[in-house]
Amino acid sequence: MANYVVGDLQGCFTPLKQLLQEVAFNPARDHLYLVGDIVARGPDSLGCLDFVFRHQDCTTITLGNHDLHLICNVMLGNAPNPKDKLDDLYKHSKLPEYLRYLSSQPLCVYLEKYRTFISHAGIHPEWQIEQALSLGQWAQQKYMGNEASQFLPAMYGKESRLVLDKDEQSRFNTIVNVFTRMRFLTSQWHLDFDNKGTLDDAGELRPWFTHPRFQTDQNRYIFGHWAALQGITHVPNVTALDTGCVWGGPMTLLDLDKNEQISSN
Ligand SMILES: [Mn+2]
Repeated sequence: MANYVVGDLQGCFTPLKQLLQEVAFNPARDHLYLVGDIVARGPDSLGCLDFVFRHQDCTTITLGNHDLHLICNVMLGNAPNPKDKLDDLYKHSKLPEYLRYLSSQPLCVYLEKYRTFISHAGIHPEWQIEQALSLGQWAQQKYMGNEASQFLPAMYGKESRLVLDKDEQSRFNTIVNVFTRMRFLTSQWHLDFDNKGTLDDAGELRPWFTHPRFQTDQNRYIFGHWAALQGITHVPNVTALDTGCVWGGPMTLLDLDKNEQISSN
């Protein structure tokens, strides 16, 4: 039994198929972890979502910002943004089933066997793994249940501080922002929502994974979301898997047992 983690799909289905073929992925035996952003911008979001739906017994997704946005947008009856290239998905008869499945997926997971934490954007340096998992589960209860129509439409916003104890919506937004939108943090370790650049573009800001905590942390952290990093963090136990497939780069797959990465053409 092998365990694989693959970076952001964003509607790029062909490279995913290529990678899985290359490692001879066996749905009956292996498990696939996807770091989120299954859909949007790429050519075949429908293909990607249909694939994960059909392979749900051997797949776990840690949801990304595009995944939550899709769930919310459909819930509100909004038309898709043309640049997301989701028209065929929105018209598909199985869309409600796909979204019910997507909503059942977590924001983060921890794999004891590999001492590895996976989420779409990362983990806040002030959150230990146990706390992060419990916050992720709390938010998941909100977006997978009856309260989704209350919490999801109000999730957009740019509160840079971590607000966990004020009210439920602020708590939800903080958790969603950390796990699905975070890149740079301020000198106070507050969230920045505007800079999507490279490590050289940081200025006064710093990537979340440059916090000293990660220098001595015995766990491994795997995330996607930040294509501009091109897979480079300079922190040995922090692995960036979004290598910008949708922007013309490769898609990256990590074999957790061999600790080997392979990239699509
Ligand atoms: Mn993302």
